[in-house]
Formats: sequence, structure tokens, C-alpha cells
Amino acid sequence: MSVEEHLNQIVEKEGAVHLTLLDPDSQSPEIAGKIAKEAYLGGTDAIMVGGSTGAIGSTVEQTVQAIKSACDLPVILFPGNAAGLAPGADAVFFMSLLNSRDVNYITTNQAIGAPIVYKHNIEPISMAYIVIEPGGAAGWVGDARLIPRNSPKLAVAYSLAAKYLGMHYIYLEAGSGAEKPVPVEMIQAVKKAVGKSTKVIVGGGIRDGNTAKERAKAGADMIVTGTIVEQVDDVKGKIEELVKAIK
Ligand code: 1GP
Repeated sequence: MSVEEHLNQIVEKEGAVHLTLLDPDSQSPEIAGKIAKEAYLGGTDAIMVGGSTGAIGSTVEQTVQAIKSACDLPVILFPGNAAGLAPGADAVFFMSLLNSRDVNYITTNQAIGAPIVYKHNIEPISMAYIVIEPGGAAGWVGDARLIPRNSPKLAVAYSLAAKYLGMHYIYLEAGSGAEKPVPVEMIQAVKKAVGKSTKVIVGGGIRDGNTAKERAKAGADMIVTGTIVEQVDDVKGKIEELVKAIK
């Protein structure tokens, strides 16, 4: 079964998927492996590996290897650009930053990266990346025309465009460590418009079970947490809290 089928099956059976994001630039591969194992024990469904700055080349490859040796979870690359691709991962969120002003983040890195994905036989999962205020480093690096928090209509417009372009997943990103996560009203509006078959991923600034639960109830099929998992001492306990809240 492909990683995409596996994730979609979890959405069908359990309600929502929890994804743990590890930025190879934030810790050594060894520590990343340890965090991934705790996250696995806490019930996360897959590990995403990537970041906007510094997550490139051998750093990514070694982090992927360490996570693969530490647990059996699918490892999905979440590259900031083509340099964030590395062999050994099960899948890649093959994404286009739809509301970027910079063609590099819409199609150029995709063209540079596609032959690498092909060569290493990494499963591509087609995804629209839509950056919402405040946007964080992802918004800055990707030169995004940030979607205002109070404009669900614009998020819906981009999401429908993504669906009509054939993308399977839509990632609503508030930016890593965002003070406020993507608003519930925006998630509701996007999910209502794109329907069941297009999966909605939400991330950025989600730190506790309640915040995750509200977003899953609003229609998020997958919840991503990164910063909080890298910060807490009790990774397993934190993941259990988040997973229990959204399943
Ligand atoms: C960032 O959405 C992800 O790309 C995760 O955000 O680090 O705030 O959990 P956090």
C-alpha cells in the first residue's frame, strides 16, 4: 500500500492523522531518531522531515536514516526546496507554494526535484502549500502573498484551484511556531469547498490537544506538530495528548 493510501485509510477509520515534523536543522540525526521513536510510541502516524532553512543534503539523508532505524513509521520529506530531497524516505510531499510570488517555489524547484524523486523511487504525494498569516519562515523564504487570517474566501479560492489542478492534499500553513494557528472558520470553509476526497492538512502553532481537536472538528484531515515536539521533555506524553484529541 502506498503512503498516501495508508494515510487516507487512517482518515477513514480513525478520524484524523497526526504527523510529527522534525527539522533536520534543529537537532542531530541521533536525537531526531530518539524523538521519532517517542512519537511513534505516543501514537503519531508518520514522521515528516524538512524545514525552510538548513534542511539540505546529507543532513536530511542522515536524519531520515536515523528515523528509519528508530521506528517503523512512514517517513515523508517536506522539502523547503529541491535541496531538501534525499534518498531513503518513503514519500515526499511534492508541493507547490501556490500563493508565492516567486516562480522558484511554484514550479522551478519542482522541475529540479522531480528527477531526484524519480531516481530514488520516492513516492510523490501531490500537495498544494498555502501560507496563511503570520506565515513564519516558510512565508518569508517562499515569498508568499500571505492569506489574511480573516479571509477564508481567499483560502477557499486557492484550495479549489489546487483541487482543479489535480492536487490531492492541501496544506494550510500558519508558519512554524506561529502565535496563532490557522483559524477554525478558514478550515471549515476550505473543507466544505473541496469535499471529502481532497485531504486538508493544517499546521503551524498547534501546541496542545484542544487546539488540535478544534481544527480536526473543523475539517482538518491531518494535523502537523513540529516545534512543540522538539521542545518538550516528555515527547511521548505530548504526542499522546495530541493524538487522543484528534482521533
Ligand atoms: C511548520 O506547520 C508546521 O511547517 C509545524 O508548525 O512547528 O508550529 O508545530 P509548528
